[in-house]
Amino acid sequence: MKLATGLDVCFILSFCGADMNRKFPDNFVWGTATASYQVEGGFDQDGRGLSIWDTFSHKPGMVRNGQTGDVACDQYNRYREDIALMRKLGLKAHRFSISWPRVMPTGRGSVNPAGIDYYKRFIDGLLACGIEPWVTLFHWDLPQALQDDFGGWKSRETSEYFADYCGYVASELSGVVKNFLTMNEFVCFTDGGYGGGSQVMAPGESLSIREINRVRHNALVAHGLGVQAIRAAASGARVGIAENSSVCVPVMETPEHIAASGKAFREINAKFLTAIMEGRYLDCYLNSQGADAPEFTPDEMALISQPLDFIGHNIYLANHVEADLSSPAGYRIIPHPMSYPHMHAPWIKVSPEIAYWAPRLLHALWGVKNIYITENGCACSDVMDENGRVCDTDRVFYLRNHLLAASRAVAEGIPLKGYFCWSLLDNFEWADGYSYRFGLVHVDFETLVRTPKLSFEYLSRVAAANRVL
Ligand code: GBH
Repeated sequence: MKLATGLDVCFILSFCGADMNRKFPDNFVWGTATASYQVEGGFDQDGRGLSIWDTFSHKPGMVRNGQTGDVACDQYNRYREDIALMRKLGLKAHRFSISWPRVMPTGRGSVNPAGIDYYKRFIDGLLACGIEPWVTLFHWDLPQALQDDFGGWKSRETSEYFADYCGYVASELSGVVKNFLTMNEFVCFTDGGYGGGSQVMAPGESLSIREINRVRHNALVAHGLGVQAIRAAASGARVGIAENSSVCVPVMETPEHIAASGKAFREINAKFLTAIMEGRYLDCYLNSQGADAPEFTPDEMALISQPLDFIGHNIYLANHVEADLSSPAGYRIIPHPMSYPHMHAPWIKVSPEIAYWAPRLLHALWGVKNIYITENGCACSDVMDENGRVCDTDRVFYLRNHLLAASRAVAEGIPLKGYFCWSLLDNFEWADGYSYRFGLVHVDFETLVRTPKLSFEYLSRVAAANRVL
């Protein structure tokens, strides 16, 4: 037998790699994701009002190194360059958010025509490159005026103004934008913003449990009103959310642990996702809150749980769950041991199985028919080498393993329809400022020069091949 030459070996290996399980369906949506305050900058340009993140980031001690989103990636002024990058990347979708105070400076009443005009130009630029815009209405940059005048999400007025804002944006973008998402990650802007815990987000308040429950409920009601307003203003558009409920992964795939993770997923996420999916707050949640439980009416619960066209789920880390017959709940979340591997941000514990289990649980528990991973990505150290390259093999590793898990979901017939990578660019990572880089594209925050990383090439090739590489 002849020994294989180098090329023969390549040939043989490429054959062995042709594993159907790594393939995605033809219409699978590949995209990138960003959010307004994290990339736009231009905080005082062309009539934009202030948001709670402008105020918060300027308050000493709130953001690491005193950094702000005043400039961020300056996408407001450099969006053409970023669209050109997306065209080069070749993904056919881009999820981004609208800055509420850019289009409505005080959050209500009069609009800022230059604001909506910016988004129209941005969207036209995307569409001209064959990139479908996916528009998030709220990714945390609440107009400061609504915080000042009504206490932000503490009051129902904010929910109602949110609906007006959604209706305005949807009517302006009707026919052009086919996919809207009301909210990004309820727990971050409610508990994170008003709960005074370790995850401090704007406005940085520290309320009582009772008040936080009202904030949570107001946010859900806002979502429901927003869905109605979008549907009324943009007929034919699809409406969903981008939620980050805690993903529960069975510690091992045996029937009892799988059942426990389903129960855990439903119960742990009773405050938001389960309420949206089922139209009620589970007794376990209400009982755990006692006298502090949120007040609600049946009409509100119906509003909150209107059917959605799709469920978007952001995925970063897992709760590993085991069946535990000794606890009343029947399950236990296993704490991460000290040595559990994580990426450059310590909270990003590597658990690629979430890209399988999040879709599987959404489908199994509630029969969700259109599931999208609306964010997945990681922070890496991303050092530029002497040749000016960022060889982020760790991000490639992270993405590949999540995509393998996603392809397993697809292979098993779970209706996972798309994947959006967080993020296109390194950007303002909220309270962590610019210290964590999540981009497929490196941004030098002194010069604002953009440099695609190795992971950019990787995802580009994956999307083109429509299979995990
Ligand atoms: C998503 O949030 C957001 O949608 C996006 O804007 C963000 O840039 C992206 O993920 C990456 O973070 O330091 O232990 O207190 C994820 C929610 C909220 C998770 C803050 C990390 C801090 C954890 N993030 N949290 S810790």
